[in-house]
Amino acid sequence: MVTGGSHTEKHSCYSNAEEFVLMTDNSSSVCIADEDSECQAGNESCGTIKQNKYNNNMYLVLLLAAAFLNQAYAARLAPESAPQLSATNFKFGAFNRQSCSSSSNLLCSGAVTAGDEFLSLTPDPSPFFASQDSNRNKVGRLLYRLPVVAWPAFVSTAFTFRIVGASNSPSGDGMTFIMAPDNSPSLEDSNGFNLGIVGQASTDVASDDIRQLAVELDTYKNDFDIDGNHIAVETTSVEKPLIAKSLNDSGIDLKSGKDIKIQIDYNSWTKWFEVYAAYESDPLVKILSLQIDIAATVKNSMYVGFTASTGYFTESHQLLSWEFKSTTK
Ligand SMILES: [Ca+2]
Repeated sequence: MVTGGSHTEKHSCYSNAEEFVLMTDNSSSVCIADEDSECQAGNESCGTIKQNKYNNNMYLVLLLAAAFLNQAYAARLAPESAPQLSATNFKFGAFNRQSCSSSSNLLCSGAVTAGDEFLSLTPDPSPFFASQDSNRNKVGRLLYRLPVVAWPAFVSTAFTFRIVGASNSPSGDGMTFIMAPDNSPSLEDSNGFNLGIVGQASTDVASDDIRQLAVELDTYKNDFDIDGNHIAVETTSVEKPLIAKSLNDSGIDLKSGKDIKIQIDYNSWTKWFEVYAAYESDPLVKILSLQIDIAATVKNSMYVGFTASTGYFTESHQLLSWEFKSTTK
């Protein structure tokens, strides 16, 4: 090949990987690699370049080895960060009687049972008030088996549920979508108004160590609640939500027995956190939005799922479908 006043000659500078071309003109010769224009020899020998390439390769190998060892060491020091998580995307269009089996991607604990087409987070109430004892003060927690990236991420989850109250009596207490720091069951004393997210003893203590976030669907008005039909966002206390919004203006009745869909979206960069709701056949309506510093609230790796509870009054909490997506940049 002739280019201007120069010409190239192919030489087998090296016997292995790269093929080099010796480019010669009247003033200088340049030894270049096909894919490496910075490999210039000038008057240097190709052997020097080869050595430089060899040194660079060795440096790269050492860097990779150091990175691997560092990662392995970090994993030993901090086992909770060992799983290398990436974007997560799963969908349960429906559930069945195998949904809580050991081969399932779901962890069912407490009162959760798998039925045909849905999961019951708490037992269905008895039609006879006098027979409610076995359904009172129940707590159920259902989690996706693997942790997900909570931040930095765009997270969007949508689920459909149905709550049926006991006939001829008040009913409660409600359910939550929860981001939990571990895959433990709900505490036994988190029944009733605590909705399976905190134990009674945790309510009044400094609970900054409880790194969790919950969106509650509250069906029973306690003294501290705005009403018995609201959505709230909480971390460590059901009594002091970050925000609470009644559903009465939306026309949605949580315990209507109808299928209701909820969508929760957040963006950990902009910190906007939004909750939408509607009856299954209606278009979603935004119920609330607020800014939450997710990175300051929960760990970057979290378990996600649902909790529900009953107190003296009972009701069913049936999960019909669930999809979740965590997208990292
Ligand atoms: Ca309540």
